[in-house]
Amino acid sequence: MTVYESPHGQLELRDLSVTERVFEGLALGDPDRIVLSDAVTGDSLTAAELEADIRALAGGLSEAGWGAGATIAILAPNMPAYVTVFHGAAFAGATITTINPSYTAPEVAHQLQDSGAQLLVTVSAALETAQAAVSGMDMPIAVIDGDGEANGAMPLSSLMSAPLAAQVPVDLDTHVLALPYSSGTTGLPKGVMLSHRNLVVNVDQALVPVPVYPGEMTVAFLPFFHIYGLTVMMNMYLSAGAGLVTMPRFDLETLLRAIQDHKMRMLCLVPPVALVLAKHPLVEEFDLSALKVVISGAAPLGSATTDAISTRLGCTAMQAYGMTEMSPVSHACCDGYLKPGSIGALVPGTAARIVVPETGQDAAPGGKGELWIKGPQVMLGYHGNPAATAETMAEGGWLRTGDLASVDENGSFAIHDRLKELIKMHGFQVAPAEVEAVLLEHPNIQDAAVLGRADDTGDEAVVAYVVTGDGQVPDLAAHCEARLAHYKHPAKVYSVDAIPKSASGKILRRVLRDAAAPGA
Ligand code: 4UU
Repeated sequence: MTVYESPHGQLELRDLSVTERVFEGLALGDPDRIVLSDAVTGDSLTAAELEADIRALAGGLSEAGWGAGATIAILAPNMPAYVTVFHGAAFAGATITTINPSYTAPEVAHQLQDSGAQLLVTVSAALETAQAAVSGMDMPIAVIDGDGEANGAMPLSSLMSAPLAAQVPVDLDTHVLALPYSSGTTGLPKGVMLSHRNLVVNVDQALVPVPVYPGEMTVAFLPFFHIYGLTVMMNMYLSAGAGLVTMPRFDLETLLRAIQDHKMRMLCLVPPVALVLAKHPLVEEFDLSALKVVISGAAPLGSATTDAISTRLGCTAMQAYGMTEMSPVSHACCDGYLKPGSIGALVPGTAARIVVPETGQDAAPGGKGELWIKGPQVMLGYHGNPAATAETMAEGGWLRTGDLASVDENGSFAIHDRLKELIKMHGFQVAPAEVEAVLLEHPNIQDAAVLGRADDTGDEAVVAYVVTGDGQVPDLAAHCEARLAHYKHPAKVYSVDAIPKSASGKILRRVLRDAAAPGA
């Protein structure tokens, strides 16, 4: 077996809950400094206010029976109070499942049911979707903003009570703290069980190659419902004593103004935003001279874009790599590991193998194979799905990432392709199996297969192949609108005679991918 170890060595594990870790960061500096500020509304929280709100909500949730043993769903865009809800629930010993606020009611309902949530926390803008999602379920709704009472929901403020003095005890290694959804290497989205240990250690692992300094600010437009926003933005920045300007959705001018006004040093983003920074004329109109580091993750970033950003902004542009199932960070670039196009070196306490899928053997040095990862940030498993867990976790605690990778003699890793089914649209996951299931619900579609096709920006578009009785492509707009968030809608639909399948009935996506698109 060829095992690659982190050049940063091991990391001492600290017995803290994720909220206790964040409280350490809040205590670094003036308690009256602003640590969260909403880029649109200007609402803000100081370190002292955030800690008080978290303790008050944790107290109220515990009193109401939504503390230890409960699962709480959050359906909200990034906003300061998102942090209060996540950590209030975590401090009270609950499990939190984070839902994409652009989901349709059926998508929300599915995650609520699958996760076993008992309380849904949302915002007024998503209340209609939330209510449609819970129809027929016994699921109370709490609204973060506004009173919500007129609609049968309760205001979140009604759940604030006497502050909880200490973390409700949970087993840091086995209690499920967070339950974000990911399709992993195959099939439908599944709840990824992450412990306090997973999330705390990953913050400390990421801070070694990518240090964050007390008092500094960055912009959090990467959504907190996704693990990148949750760990790297929310938990890493706050744990380091730093702060966030939260953006409910990406807006270039607001982003540039925030970087300029707060003299931000570092920005974490995804490739489509990297491209905008490299090319958009608006960038010239702002003073971004404080910006020294730009980190891209969640999908591949070409070295041309990396170079363009470095040259235009006079900063270091580099990549990190992660996966929901790894809390998420396993690799990051840093001094000595800045090879163009690479994802950098293993973070501390993390080991990797490069396994050739065809043989199951470790690749020869420099060769390509599937990236396998082992470390304290690797998930506990998939919620309620031991079969998927067994498929993803190889013997010895190795997580199969489904990504084709190689490592050079210096320990810099590169990702070459995705072996798994996953499509990445603007860095968000689209599970082909989920879109296929929705297409098959259409009365005129007999069979369907879905793929990602890279467009000229390097982002992926969702492309569908359908078999219909008359060989015509049906109008799918209304069908998809009711069932799928927009970013999952097929950008192109082709009619085909048959979907290529293996003898066992598995869709042969590579055959489809390699065949020229009919009519394209
Ligand atoms: C090529 O996207 C993520 C997590 C991303 C992340 C988080 C913190 C990156 C850097 C960081 O610091 O999670 P998921 O679960 O949504 O998607 C995981 C998949 C990977 O398996 C891989 O296929 O997203 C793809 N991916 C990348 N691909 C993630 N990062 C990269 C990358 N290059 N840098």
